[in-house]
Amino acid sequence: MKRITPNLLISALFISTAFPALAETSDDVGQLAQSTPTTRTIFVKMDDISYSQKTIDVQPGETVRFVLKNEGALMHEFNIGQAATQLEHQLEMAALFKDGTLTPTGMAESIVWHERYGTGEANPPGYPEVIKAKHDDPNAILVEPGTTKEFVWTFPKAGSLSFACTLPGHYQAGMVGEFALR
Ligand SMILES: [Cu+2]
Repeated sequence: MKRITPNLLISALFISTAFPALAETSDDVGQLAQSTPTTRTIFVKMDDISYSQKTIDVQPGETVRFVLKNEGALMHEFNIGQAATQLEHQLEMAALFKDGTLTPTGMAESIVWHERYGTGEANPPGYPEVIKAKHDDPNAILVEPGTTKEFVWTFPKAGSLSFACTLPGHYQAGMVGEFALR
């Protein structure tokens, strides 16, 4: 008989409540934007485990279209933000890996069993819920191996911003770079 464990319940609650709070669209980091014919495109290649650039020059207030190509065998992230927030985001990513909704190569599903209340020793004893990773932060995108994704971002007028991959171990391996706003 499969029963839901407290650990699974905690991680399910964590996923459903933790991520919306992380949305970053303030003046500090900039915001998601629409591409226009004049939008400048910057190509960034991702590999295991690095970006093709260590520094990316952007003008204050500029809107940039990023084309992100993952040539590695692992999934990578392009996360625009302040260093402190990106460090926090690493904890959330680690939790998604722990519950199995993110794997080193992509998104997955995990099944959580819920108790069925008020039915005594009914068979089946519970009902399954399929849980998918929720990674919908406006300031970040996941790029699966062998794929290319686009991301259009309007930068703030000033500030200190980084681009980083917050998948477990990647940031520590040096998968982080600086935006030079000038
Ligand atoms: Cu990475």
